[in-house]
Amino acid sequence: MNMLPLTPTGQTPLRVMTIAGSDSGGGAGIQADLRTFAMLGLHGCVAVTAVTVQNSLGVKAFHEIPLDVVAGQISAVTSDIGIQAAKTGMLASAEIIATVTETWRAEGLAGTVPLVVDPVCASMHGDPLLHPSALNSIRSQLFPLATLVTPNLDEVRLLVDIDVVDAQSQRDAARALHALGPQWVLVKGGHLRSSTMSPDLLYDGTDFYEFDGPRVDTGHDHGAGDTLAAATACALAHGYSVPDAVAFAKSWVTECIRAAYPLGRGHGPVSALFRLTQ
Ligand code: PXL
Repeated sequence: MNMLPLTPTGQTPLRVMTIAGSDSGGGAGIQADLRTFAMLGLHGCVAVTAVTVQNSLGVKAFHEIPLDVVAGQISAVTSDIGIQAAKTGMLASAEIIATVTETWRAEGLAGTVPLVVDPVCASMHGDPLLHPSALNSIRSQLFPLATLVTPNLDEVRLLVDIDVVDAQSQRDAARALHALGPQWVLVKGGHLRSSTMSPDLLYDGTDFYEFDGPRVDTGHDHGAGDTLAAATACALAHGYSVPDAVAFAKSWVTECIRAAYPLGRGHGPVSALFRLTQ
């Protein structure tokens, strides 16, 4: 696969921020994002929103980070280190979403720094990672700030009440999501279980772009959505167009899924570590 350009040793790489939750099992969330940032040669910065208590069998509990600490992390990083792109993952509550969006605007990042919004609602085991009362904040506050939103099919159902079962309903979902205000929508088809391909649909309000990667059959795909959004943010930091960034990220996550490994007694993570053996 084509890789992103690397920065010469000793020079400051591009910076990308993840605003997301910690996964104690190391498979998803901030830990997955930082692995992808590092393996693609970017400097990763972090605003932790919540700390989950989890292993390969599921999420046992989570603790939300105080609002001033969430805002403080974003301000401290962006006012000094500077970022060229960011992504959001688990945001846990309406209050945290309001804090993130207010800080994003207050720091002058809205409309200048590309923002990938992965609207994380639940873990792959179905454990909730977002209070149901916060869905409206995702729609009305977060989406309008997004360069790109990357919901999976469960999140599409929760956000716009559309069951994506085929190409037609995937287009309907993309239109409904775009009406909420993001510049671009990627409706991921990875969970369209009937299909042998993983058809993702990208939409900017005018044109549809299809990305038809192979569906890799694995029981170990924890962190796949996070990794796709993280790699997209890296490519956007490099100045890629959204369709080119999504195409790159899709090939990256496909390799990470091929490299997934078993961990614990449950679901193992996708792995960006394959890059070290190349
Ligand atoms: O993969 C979604 C996700 C994001 N962030 C955190 C998670 C998970 C899934 O479990 O734990 C912290």
